[in-house]
Amino acid sequence: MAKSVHFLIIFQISLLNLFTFLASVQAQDQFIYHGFREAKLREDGLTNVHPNGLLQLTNSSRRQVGRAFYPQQLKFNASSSNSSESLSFSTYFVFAIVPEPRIPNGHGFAFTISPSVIFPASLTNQYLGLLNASNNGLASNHMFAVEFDTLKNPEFEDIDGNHVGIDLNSLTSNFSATAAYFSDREGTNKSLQLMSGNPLQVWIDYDGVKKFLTVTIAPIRIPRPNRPLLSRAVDLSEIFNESMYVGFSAATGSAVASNHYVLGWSFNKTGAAQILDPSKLPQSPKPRKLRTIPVLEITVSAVTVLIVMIITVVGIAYIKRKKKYEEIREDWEEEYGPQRFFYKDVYKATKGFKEEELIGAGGFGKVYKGVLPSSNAQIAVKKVSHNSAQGMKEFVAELATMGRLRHRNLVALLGYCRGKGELLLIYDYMPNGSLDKFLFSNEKPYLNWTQRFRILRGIASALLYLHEEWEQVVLHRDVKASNVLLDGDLNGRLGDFGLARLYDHGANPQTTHVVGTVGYLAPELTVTGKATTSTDVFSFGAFMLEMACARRPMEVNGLPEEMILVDWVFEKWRQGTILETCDPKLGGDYVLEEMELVLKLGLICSHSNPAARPSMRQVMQFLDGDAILPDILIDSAGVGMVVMGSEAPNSFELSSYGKISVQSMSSNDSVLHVGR
Ligand SMILES: Nc1ncnc2c1ncn2[C@@H]1O[C@H](COP(=O)(O)OP(=O)(O)OP(=O)(O)O)[C@@H](O)[C@H]1O
Ligand SMILES: *[C@@H]1O[C@H](CO)[C@@H](O)[C@H](O)[C@H]1NC(C)=O
Ligand SMILES: *[C@@H]1O[C@H](CO)[C@@H](O)[C@H](O)[C@H]1NC(C)=O
Ligand SMILES: *[C@@H]1O[C@H](CO)[C@@H](O)[C@H](O)[C@H]1NC(C)=O
Ligand SMILES: *[C@@H]1O[C@H](CO)[C@@H](O)[C@H](O)[C@H]1NC(C)=O
Ligand SMILES: *[C@@H]1O[C@H](CO)[C@@H](O)[C@H](O)[C@H]1NC(C)=O
Ligand SMILES: *[C@@H]1O[C@H](CO)[C@@H](O)[C@H](O)[C@H]1NC(C)=O
Ligand SMILES: *[C@@H]1O[C@H](CO)[C@@H](O)[C@H](O)[C@H]1NC(C)=O
Ligand SMILES: *[C@H]1O[C@@H](CO)[C@H](O)[C@@H](O)[C@@H]1NC(C)=O
Repeated sequence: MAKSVHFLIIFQISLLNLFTFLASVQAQDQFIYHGFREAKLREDGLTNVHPNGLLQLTNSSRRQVGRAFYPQQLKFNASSSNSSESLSFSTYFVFAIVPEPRIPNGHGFAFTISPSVIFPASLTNQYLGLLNASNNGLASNHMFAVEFDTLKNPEFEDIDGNHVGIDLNSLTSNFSATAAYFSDREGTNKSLQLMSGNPLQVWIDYDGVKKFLTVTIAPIRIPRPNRPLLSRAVDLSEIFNESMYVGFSAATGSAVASNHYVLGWSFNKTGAAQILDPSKLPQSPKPRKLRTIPVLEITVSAVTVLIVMIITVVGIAYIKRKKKYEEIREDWEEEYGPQRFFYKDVYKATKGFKEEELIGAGGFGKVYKGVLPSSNAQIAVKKVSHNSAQGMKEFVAELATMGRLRHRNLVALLGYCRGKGELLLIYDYMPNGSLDKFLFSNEKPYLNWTQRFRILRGIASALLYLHEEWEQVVLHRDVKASNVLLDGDLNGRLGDFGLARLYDHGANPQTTHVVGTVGYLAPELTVTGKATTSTDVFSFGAFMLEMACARRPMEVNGLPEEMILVDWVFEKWRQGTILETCDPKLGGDYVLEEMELVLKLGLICSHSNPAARPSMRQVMQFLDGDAILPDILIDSAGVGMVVMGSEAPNSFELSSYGKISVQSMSSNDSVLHVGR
């Protein structure tokens, strides 16, 4: 019984051995895998087999290993003459290292023959999951590896980051070469990128008798190159134990990682390993377009930057625009609504105060032409720089009043608006510009007497309107040829009324000079500084003489006796040759009575004594012929005397014209003093 049991046990063991033996005979000297779905490899770490049979050793997980080994040991017996037990082997496999976008690639993988599939305390990174720092290089490792290294590790004396090396017990390769293949057709070496993502074929053949190793690589579908990449005499008898595992090991680093794939594998100890049929191999994933992704990212970031820049620029432009359009509007201005313009409209009307729109510059500031976008009305915009808000309220109140002044011989003040540090006055546009250009420059056509007389009467009626016909007395303060503008029909229009008041309201607090223009200033004005209707009349007198003689009230460059117009005219009148003073360009083509009237009335208005000057109403009556100009008498001392007739509303008292010149001179001095 015991015997039979013993036999049974022996039999069972033998049977078991037989099965194991049979299995090993079939399995242990060769195998071939087109994909690994059925392979049942010994997997370790990240390794997994995809449903399509693709063997993935690692993915982009950091500091990981992935290993896959043929499950059974193979026999490597240096003493055996049986080829299936000898040291010789041949293997062929197809792999792909697919880079992971945005992750630097590494570390590579190794075809490995080792006595064990357990690699205790082995390291990731450059150790490829095979060894560690303390056992690296030890003969006891019995490790053979062909490394496909995609990162240059100086500590292992790597030649570069794209090489194939033979590692014996160590990760410091005994010899290595940059990945390349010999093109039989072209007869040259062609470089290869191990981690291009493209499948590569590998042939590793060891002849145990000749102790010679060759490693050949090539892109897939290319016949095995005649010349291997590596070929060297290597004695593996000390490396291989009798039983060894064959397989692959890969690792990722702390910052680098690649997807390491094996598509198919054949191994043969009795002959050359079979080449795999590429069509039967699983597809490795295409690298996610490495180049387009950064391109996309660059494009996206560039576009983002561009958008941000555009937004910034637009924002700045908007702010600038807002600043440009920024208007000052205070509560007290509410009641002046109708006269209040929007700065934006005025800005647009003048095309942003463009230089081309500039039509002139006067004492108060630049004047721009413009067209109101809303009504297409032509406007003239006077830009008065105003650096203090002081007095602005009063002045604007006055402007609003002036805005209501309407007379056909006044340039209508349409309104105003306030920007930063400036006041904008909006007037009707006068296409013919200012009168002085007609009188003193050759650029404008000459005005005949009829036109001049009509302008004089027009301006006189405008002044009368300001002085007496408006609900309150408005002083012009700066009557002169350059403030008379001509409309399309050459009608005279008095402009700039009341603007001189801006000075009174502290626009220019550092100067307290008399407002007005040299030559037009009544003598008493320089003494009292107080403008009256009479000072306006004085200016109008100077203007009348200017029109008749086409000479400026003060001609600094003229002959000494002709320097002051009123003195010269008076002198000529005293000599009884007053008509010699009239504009020679008229060529005598004028109405004698009118000319005389204008010259004499001009003299009378220029009287040094304000009380002796007529009012604008009287001036108007003289000009209209509704009143007869009184005779001007000359006394023996050469002093002009005005004797007003009884029909005259006021009587003029005797006065000296001679004084005028003296006082005019002194007034000039004082004015020049203050720099206007
Ligand atoms: N409403 C207007 N229409 C057309 N042109 C104008 C108008 N207002 C002014 N101008 C032009 O702008 C120029 C400057 O005008 P502005 O009244 O500022 O200066 P000015 O009269 O010469 O000097 P001041 O400021 O001392 O009176 C004028 O010579 C005239 O040609
Ligand atoms: C890598 O593979 C392992 C195991 O298959 C998985 O757990 C891990 O999430 C994967 N990592 C990445 C980054 O895909
Ligand atoms: C190796 O081969 C020799 C010669 O054939 C044999 O004697 C020896 O037992 C073999 N060793 C093993 C471990 O199989
Ligand atoms: C070689 O060894 C294998 C098993 O290892 C055996 O099946 C085969 O018969 C042997 N061949 C020779 C010629 O000895
Ligand atoms: C390999 O062989 C050596 C002696 O040749 C032995 O010491 C070692 O344990 C063997 N390794 C394994 C893993 O079997
Ligand atoms: C290296 O590995 C060996 C065995 O593989 C182990 O005995 C040793 O402790 C390891 N060394 C370190 C530093 O981890
Ligand atoms: C090709 O490469 C091999 C191995 O690196 C080298 O020995 C050989 O000289 C090279 N041949 C040519 C033509 O470059
Ligand atoms: C191994 O080599 C033999 C002899 O060349 C061949 O018949 C066989 O197909 C090969 N097997 C593999 C898996 O390569
Ligand atoms: C590689 O081969 C092994 C076994 O032959 C030696 O022990 C190592 O010294 C050798 N290493 C290098 C760098 O050549």
